[in-house]
Amino acid sequence: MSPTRRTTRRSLARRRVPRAAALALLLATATACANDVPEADWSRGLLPDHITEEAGVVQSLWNGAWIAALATGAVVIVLILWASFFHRKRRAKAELPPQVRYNLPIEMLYTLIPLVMVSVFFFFTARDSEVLSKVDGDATVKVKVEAYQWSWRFTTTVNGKTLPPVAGVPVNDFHQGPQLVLPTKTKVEFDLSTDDVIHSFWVPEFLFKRDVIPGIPEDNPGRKFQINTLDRTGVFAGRCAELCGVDHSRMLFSVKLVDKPDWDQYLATQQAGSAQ
Ligand SMILES: [Cu+2]
Repeated sequence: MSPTRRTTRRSLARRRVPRAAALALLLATATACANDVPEADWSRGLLPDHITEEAGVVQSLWNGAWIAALATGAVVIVLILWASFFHRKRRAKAELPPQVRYNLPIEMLYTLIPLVMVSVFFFFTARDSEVLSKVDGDATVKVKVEAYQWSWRFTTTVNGKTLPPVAGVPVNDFHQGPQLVLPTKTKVEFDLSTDDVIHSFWVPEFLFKRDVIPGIPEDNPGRKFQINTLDRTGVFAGRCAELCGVDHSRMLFSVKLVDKPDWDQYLATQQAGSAQ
């Protein structure tokens, strides 16, 4: 290596090391800032711990898809290694190995195996989509979600009685955004609407999000979805998952799951507030 090239390399390295360090620092601080990112666990395939029954369906679909993908990957890697170790070109033999193109059984196998795999994925995805998009219409708690640039308005109706709406403004911390209070172990129906641009209603712990599209009539089932909350109390971050304008990232809200006594107390204060 010539001395000039060595110097260039050294100066390149000298420039790259601080840059890499700066990038590492940026990544570390960026993760530290995001206080609304739920804890992901390897045992759940890096998904957050869910708070709805429906999310359990998503979790099993996710697990199954990963198991199938990893098993397929393992078989492919073993076949590649087997071929490269046991079917190497031998120096003594110059002629071509037996050629298998236009071999009908093998070609059929190449076509059928992927078809079967895609069909299996399709079957489970279609089956679970059906469950996730099912709306019974008999939920005691119904939430009208109105998305706008750049926050949310939640209007909750409990047994036919409508509570005062909760509306928000763009914020940097989800705790400051509008809060949707819901009871645990209850069926909740959502109706999503917007008047401006497309938003997307997303609570990571629901393991579900749905686009909120302007101009969809009220009777369209695509506007609605339902959840059955689990017995897990807490405050969970929600956000818009569709780039909708300058303050899209500040379109934060929270969902607070409360148990029966707290829910009754919440209803009492809300109803007293609306009666005034
Ligand atoms: Cu949005």
